[in-house]
Amino acid sequence: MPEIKDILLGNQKAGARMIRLIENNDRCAFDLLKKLYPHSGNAFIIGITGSPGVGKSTLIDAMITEFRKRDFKVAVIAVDPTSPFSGGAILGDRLRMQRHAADKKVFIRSMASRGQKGGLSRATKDTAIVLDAMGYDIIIIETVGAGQAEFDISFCAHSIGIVSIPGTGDGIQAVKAGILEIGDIFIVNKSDRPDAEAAVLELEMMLEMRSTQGQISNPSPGWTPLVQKTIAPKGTGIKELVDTFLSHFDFMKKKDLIEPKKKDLERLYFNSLLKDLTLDKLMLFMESSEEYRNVLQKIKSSSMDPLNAAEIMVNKIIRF
Ligand SMILES: Nc1nc2c(ncn2[C@@H]2O[C@H](COP(=O)(O)OP(=O)(O)OP(=O)(O)O)[C@@H](O)[C@H]2O)c(=O)[nH]1
Ligand SMILES: [Mg+2]
Repeated sequence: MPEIKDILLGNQKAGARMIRLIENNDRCAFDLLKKLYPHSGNAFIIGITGSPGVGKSTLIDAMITEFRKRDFKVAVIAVDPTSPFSGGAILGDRLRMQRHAADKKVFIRSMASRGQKGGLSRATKDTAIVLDAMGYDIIIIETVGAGQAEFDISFCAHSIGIVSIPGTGDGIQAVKAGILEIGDIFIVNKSDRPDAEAAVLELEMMLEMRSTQGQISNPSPGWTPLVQKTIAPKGTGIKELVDTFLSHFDFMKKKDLIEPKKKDLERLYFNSLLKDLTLDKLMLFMESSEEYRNVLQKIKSSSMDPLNAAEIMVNKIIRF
């Protein structure tokens, strides 16, 4: 069991142990999190999202380098909803960011979906709280796609970067998928490829519509979203990208947007906790009831099917 004081001192072994408890749905995790929570709330949390293979991990690797140059402590959570592996090792991401492994002020974790109670959003949020309490200034969350049922990045991040690449018509796709509505910063990576300029213009045009027509909501009112070209493996455009994220954070602070944003994220977190805790308690209560044993017996003897059994059980216990 990790010691709270070690986590608060930023000890990476203690942090990793704590995150493993979260991943394994260990009962101790909740109590430890309660102790860590008052020490969180200082980190700037950045979400990086986009289609598979657009270069998110390479981009984050370059961003880590840039943030380290400025002496920020950086943590990364790579969320992979499709991965069947749990326990926090996704080789590709690890290798891509491997060169930071020796840096004690960098911490990289992967999260897979299997076994997480309350889904990936909850486990990622819990992990972000741990990293925040460990004293990381910047937490970057990498996720494939956005707004999907499995994982919604806007549940965790203060600032969201949407990554696309030239020549794929991603811009149009983004509008369709509602991605334009959640992005604060738009990144056209792989701009060593042809048509990078066209991709930038297309995005800028759509963002212009977002700001003038007001049909598409803007996550940070008053903020003009920027489109940044990057070539991640070469580090091109990364300095500017990091500047943009930091100025978005400054903007939110100056316009008093950061506190309402944090409160909103807290409300979402509270709702998801409420759901998980209610379900836990209710299940415990049901499983210990006479009725539950009766119904199970009926299923066993084939005198009742599971569908009817579940319905009868719930209707008996919850009456409103
Ligand atoms: N030409 C070019 N290739 C790039 C660029 N950025 C990344 N790549 C390459 O694109 C491939 C995918 O990069 P990743 O960083 O793994 O992409 P990702 O979005 O994290 O991928 P998933 O996590 O699988 O969704 C790798 O082979 C990178 O070397 C770029 O700016 N230009
Ligand atoms: Mg990746």
